[in-house]
Amino acid sequence: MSAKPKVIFVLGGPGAGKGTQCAKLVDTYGFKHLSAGDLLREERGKAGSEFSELIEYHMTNGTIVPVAITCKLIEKAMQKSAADTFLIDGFPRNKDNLDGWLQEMADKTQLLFVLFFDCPNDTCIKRCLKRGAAGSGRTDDNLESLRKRFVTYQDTLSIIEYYKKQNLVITIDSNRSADEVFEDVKIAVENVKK
Ligand code: UP5
Ligand code: MG
Repeated sequence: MSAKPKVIFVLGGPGAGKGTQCAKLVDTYGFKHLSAGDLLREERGKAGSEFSELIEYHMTNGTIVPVAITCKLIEKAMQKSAADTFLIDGFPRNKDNLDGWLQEMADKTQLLFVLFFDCPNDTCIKRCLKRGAAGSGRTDDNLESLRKRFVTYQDTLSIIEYYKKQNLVITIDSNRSADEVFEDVKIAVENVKK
């Protein structure tokens, strides 16, 4: 029987730098990056998807898509990849997500640790607004959606607490340049690999 796929959850506020740091981790360690948000945006864009409208509604309102949809997309993406370690970015974000993962995926995977990018809200907001102004095309890179995203983000803090109690959380200050942040990320990953 082959070993279970390994998982690293990557959490942090909207714009904390999850995607940016995951890209660097992919380049350095060859992990497979699965952004739950990207998977949902891809599903939303598929012609004929029965979930397009629901996903669009939740994204614009900064609320969370029901876990059955997100978890299935993650599972399918994992099955399509030959990688042995997956960065799951932006998931689980709330209790519904966590319950769904524990029920469907926890036994099929090995959770290595949780990377938590800690960043003040005002920095996160500036980054997302800058990205929106530069033409990201994201329907949630505007102040109204961002305010809602930060309200919803409060629920993610309780998920981080849940994993902290299991000593699985590595907290990284991401209010610095992306390269400085990554120096600490590398140290964290190397320590776990020892
Ligand atoms: N940037 C990054 N790092 C920087 C640094 N150190 N210094 C200066 N600039 C930096 O970065 C954001 C921007 O900041 C970029 O322009 C970057 O260049 C710059 P990024 O790396 O993209 O940050 P990230 O944390 O990934 O921000 P993102 O906006 O993707 O975070 P969200 O968590 O809000 O977005 P996500 O795509 O995960 O989710 C979007 C929505 O999808 C949610 O609100 C929700 O409605 C839905 N969703 C679900 O329902 N369920 C899920 O499981 C996941 C998402
Ligand atoms: Mg992202």
